[in-house]
Amino acid sequence: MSNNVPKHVIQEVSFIGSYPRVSIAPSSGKPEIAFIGRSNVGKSSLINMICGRKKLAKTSSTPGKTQMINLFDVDDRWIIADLPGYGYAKVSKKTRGKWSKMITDYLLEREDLVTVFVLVDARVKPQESDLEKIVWLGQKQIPFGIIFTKVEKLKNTELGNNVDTYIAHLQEHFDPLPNYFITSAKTKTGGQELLDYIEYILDSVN
Ligand SMILES: Nc1nc2c(ncn2[C@@H]2O[C@H](COP(=O)(O)OP(=O)(O)OP(=O)(O)O)[C@@H](O)[C@H]2O)c(=O)[nH]1
Ligand SMILES: [Mg+2]
Repeated sequence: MSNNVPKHVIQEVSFIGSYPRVSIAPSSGKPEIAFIGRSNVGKSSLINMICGRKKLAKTSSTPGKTQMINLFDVDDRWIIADLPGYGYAKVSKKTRGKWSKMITDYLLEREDLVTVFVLVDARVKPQESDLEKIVWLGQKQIPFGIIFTKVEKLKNTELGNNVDTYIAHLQEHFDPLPNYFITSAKTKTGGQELLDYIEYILDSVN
């Protein structure tokens, strides 16, 4: 990026609330961006990273921490939605079903939603539950991007190989390919690129 372009930073974030169903989540009319992905992939940590706050969204080393739709107002301009994870085997089938419905209903019904980011763990091979979700988003024509997380755990060559494998899978379904981002909440990698892209999206919907 040219040095003349100001870097996008988030100034003020406030917690709006937690909602068990999209139907009761208040709408501000501001563009909303959601973060989804398997339990423990690092959704809440990534949100904290881009907001420059340590404990805005609650995180845990135990999967299944985020259990509702959590909304945050960003600079009185846009909204972040932190959602529960999907595919966590250790919660009951009933709870899994409830979270899954919460996410699906949110994605289908949320009128303010402008883009959803699907977070995938850069360390593991493409997971069926992620690929299914991604293909479904494409079918429903819901705009999305992919965020690889925890990349500091990998050597550059491993990361390159894993991303290439993922892209090869996506190429079977998408042309053009979805945008993707390489991030680590631990080393604060990739936040600027993500924020720049979010600004681009916000500009294009205004
Ligand atoms: N090494 C490493 N660990 C990370 C990174 N991001 C998150 N984690 C860890 O992964 C675990 C889960 O992080 P969360 O942000 O709570 O994950 P989540 O996707 O919000 O999980 P649920 O709310 O349970 O669905 C925590 O122990 C984090 O510290 C990262 O970039 N690198
Ligand atoms: Mg979470």
